[in-house]
Amino acid sequence: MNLQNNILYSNIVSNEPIDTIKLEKAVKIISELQSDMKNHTAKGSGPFLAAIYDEKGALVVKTSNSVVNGCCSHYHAEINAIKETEKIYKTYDLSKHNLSLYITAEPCMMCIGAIMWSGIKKVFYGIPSATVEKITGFDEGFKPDWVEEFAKRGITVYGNIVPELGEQALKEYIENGHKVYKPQR
Ligand code: AZG
Ligand code: ZN
Repeated sequence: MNLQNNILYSNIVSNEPIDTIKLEKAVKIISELQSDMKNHTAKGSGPFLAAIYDEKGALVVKTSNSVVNGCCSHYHAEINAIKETEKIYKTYDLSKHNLSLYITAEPCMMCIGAIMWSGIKKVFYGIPSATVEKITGFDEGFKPDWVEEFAKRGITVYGNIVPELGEQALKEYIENGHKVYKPQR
């Protein structure tokens, strides 16, 4: 590992020994998703994107959060991605397809359940929930030890990937006056 990689990967969260090839691909995909964010939020989407790739590295779906424009509290980017993928493969169990899910932010408590039940095998996320909550005021829920729980179920996780790009994208969302959707409490 060279010096640049050491800096890039020093804060990575993972439940397996770090595989730099997987991580380099994830850096590229998540960076692209973060820079595509503006195109989606300008059309009314929430500030989260997800993409699912197959085991050969081909894109299966790319989705954004559609809670506000779809009038549904569970239309998170990950839920939309899993739903479209299951439709494409015509199955509720994606495990045999060995798929990878890339997300601009750490999954919330609802999406952790959805990922677990879908059979997705690998999860890569950008900005961590604590930073999402600090910048935006969204409530990502409570999810004790989810990364270790995923490891027990054979799901690999890599997180905190290029978090500065996620911070920038979410700050822009807030600065542009977009909605922080949540129930009244
Ligand atoms: C969210 N977090 C993620 N990861 N994805 C979404 O679609 C979200 N909506 N609110 N928090
Ligand atoms: Zn979610």
